[in-house]
Amino acid sequence: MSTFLPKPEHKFTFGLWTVGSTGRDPFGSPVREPKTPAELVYLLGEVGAYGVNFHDNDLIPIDATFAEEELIKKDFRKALAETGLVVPMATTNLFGDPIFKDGAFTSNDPKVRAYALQKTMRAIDLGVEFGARIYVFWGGREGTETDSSKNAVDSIKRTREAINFFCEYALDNHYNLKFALEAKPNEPRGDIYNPTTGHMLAFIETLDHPEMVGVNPEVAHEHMAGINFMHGVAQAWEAGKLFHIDLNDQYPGRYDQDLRFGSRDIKAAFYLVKFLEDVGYDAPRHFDAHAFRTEDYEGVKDFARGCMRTYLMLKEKAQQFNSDQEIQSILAEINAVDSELTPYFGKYTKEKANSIKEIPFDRASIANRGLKYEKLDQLTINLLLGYR
Ligand code: GLT
Ligand code: MN
Ligand code: MN
Repeated sequence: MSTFLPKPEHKFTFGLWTVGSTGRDPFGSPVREPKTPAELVYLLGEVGAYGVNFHDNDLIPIDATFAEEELIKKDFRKALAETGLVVPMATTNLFGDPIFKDGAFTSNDPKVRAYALQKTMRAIDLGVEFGARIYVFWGGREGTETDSSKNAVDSIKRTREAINFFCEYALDNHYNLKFALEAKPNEPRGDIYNPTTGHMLAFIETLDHPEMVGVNPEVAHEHMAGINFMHGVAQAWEAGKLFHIDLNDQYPGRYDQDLRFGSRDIKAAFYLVKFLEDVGYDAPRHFDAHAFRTEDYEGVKDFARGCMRTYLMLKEKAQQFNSDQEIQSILAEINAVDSELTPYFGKYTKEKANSIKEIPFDRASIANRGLKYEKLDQLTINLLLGYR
């Protein structure tokens, strides 16, 4: 039996904004004293995380002086060295400051769009300085409350222009950096452009350097829209675009909850972990979630440990699923190969098309076959609940 202890090879990471959340919400003030970035690194070191991510302003407050900035960086660097944590990913806060109230890259105001370019280039420099290889774009304010305000096509074009600009910026500076676009359907805006991972995947193909850009899907963001998260992740993976992942949980139809990974929909979390492990996903596993507002920092550690432990427990369950003889024999039966039909599949030829047209199918007998999915699903439940 595994001890489920996190190890560096699991690549478990947390954003400074996750364990650093002070519990402020739209209805209430903070419930925890803020911690410095260095203190948060020590906290993450204590719970066994591999890495830490940041927005420019999680590390350096937006109004910091040069001297303040240097001091924060020094303490942060020391904490990284002492804990062994790395910084695999960085991002820009393009949503918190009032200047971004109508978006950053999609703002109607050229001054705001230019400031967003400036802020992002500086944030990219900062991320690269700390070793980040993945740079995330989450356009929290890139949307509308009223569609009389912005042209949706212009907004897509403006976003494209900005991402193209940053790809060239990274190339020009010889940065070893890839970009990952993170979709969300709404909140904080009424509606956000490119609302799902699928939209992002289509958008990426229209860029000047699609090879530099992938996605950062987040469980909660797709669950908010009622979408099967694993299916979107699989599509991204199959397209070679799963550069990063944000793990958390969320009840559909509610406000943005950012729950501890696997705490709401264990079955969905299981299929996700099984997918990531089966295909050999090797990028960071980032927990983009928050501890309940009821917690002190001991509770925050419980939350962080819980995210990682649940992932590892589900990973063990996935191995159990893969080696369960009854489950595997049902799967083998479902996926049985019919060698007589094999020649008909694959690439089109005229002969193939003509011969497929001639096959006599006994629709009723094919349709009569039971597929044993009830049994399979219950075996999965038995396994997840520990009765197998
Ligand atoms: C914010 C958001 C997350 C994004 C972060 C990156 S910030 O917390 O809810 O989903 O990944 O900008
Ligand atoms: Mn996220
Ligand atoms: Mn989120």
